Amino acid sequence: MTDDPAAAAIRAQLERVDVALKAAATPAQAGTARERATVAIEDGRDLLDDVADDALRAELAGQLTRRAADLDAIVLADLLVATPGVTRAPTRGVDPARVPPGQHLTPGWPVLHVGRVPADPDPRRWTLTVTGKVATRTVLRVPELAEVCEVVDEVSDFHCVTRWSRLDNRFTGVRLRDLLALADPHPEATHLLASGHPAYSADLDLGAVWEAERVAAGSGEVLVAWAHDGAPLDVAHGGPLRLVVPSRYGWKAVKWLTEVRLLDRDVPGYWEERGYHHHADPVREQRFAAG
Ligand SMILES: Nc1nc2c(c(=O)[nH]1)N[C@H]1C(S)=C(S)[C@@H](COP(=O)(O)O)O[C@H]1N2
Ligand SMILES: [Mo]
Repeated sequence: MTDDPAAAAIRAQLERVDVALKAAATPAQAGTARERATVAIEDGRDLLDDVADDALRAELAGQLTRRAADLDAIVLADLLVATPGVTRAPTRGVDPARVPPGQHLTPGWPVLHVGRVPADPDPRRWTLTVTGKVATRTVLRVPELAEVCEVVDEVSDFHCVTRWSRLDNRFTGVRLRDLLALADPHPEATHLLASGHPAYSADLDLGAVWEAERVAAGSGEVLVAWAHDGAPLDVAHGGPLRLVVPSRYGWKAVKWLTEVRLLDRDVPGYWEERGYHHHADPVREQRFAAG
């Protein structure tokens, strides 16, 4: 039990989410109820930083994430976007070692996500918040990212757990490790939870981000990217801002990225909650959690 006012306010938001999620089961109310649930989850997340006790904050963060997952499960059935382009492409001339086990190459670039694409997001006003176990909570608009971190172009391969892969994607953005350095992570930070519109999230161990482990694994940089093949990232592909995580399956590459929260433990995101693997290395075919 707690007197923490921020925790109490988050619990009130959690109750609002639960009421809205129940209403969302009624077709006539579904649209507005989902909106209410989304807003209440976002408001709850905004309050997390004000919860003084670490364990309590983590517990409430987990509860918010579970509600976000419930919300996404509700929208999944009717809003799962069709995935044109998921047919086999010729692999002739492609080094088979670059195609992980169980994957095939796709022509084009499928669009895959749960929930709605944000309506006409403004890149100048879209913000990314780096928070949690950091000394300096950092909020940056997309154009500001290029002012505070080195801008890099990185070519990497993309592997979706639904078995399509797309090689040689050139993303432009900033290195996540540079951004984290600005926020100055606490030594106990071991994981992050990346959140994206409308209520999506993915967890990542920080090993995926730091250079030494990444280089040892032979994988590309984790980027916060705003352009692909030299053009601004399509909204459908996560524009104005998405995560790119070459060493992991595609579900870790959060589109419409709004928050990176450093944690001292692994808090499962949307698909990790649903039995997908936490580490998610495509080369080792870590699709599903054991058991
Ligand atoms: N916000 C958000 N990001 C997301 C998802 C999602 O549902 N919501 N799906 C993930 C999955 S499973 C994949 S494979 C990639 C697909 O990216 P693409 O649509 O650009 O191909 O986005 C990832 N990022
Ligand atoms: Mo995916």
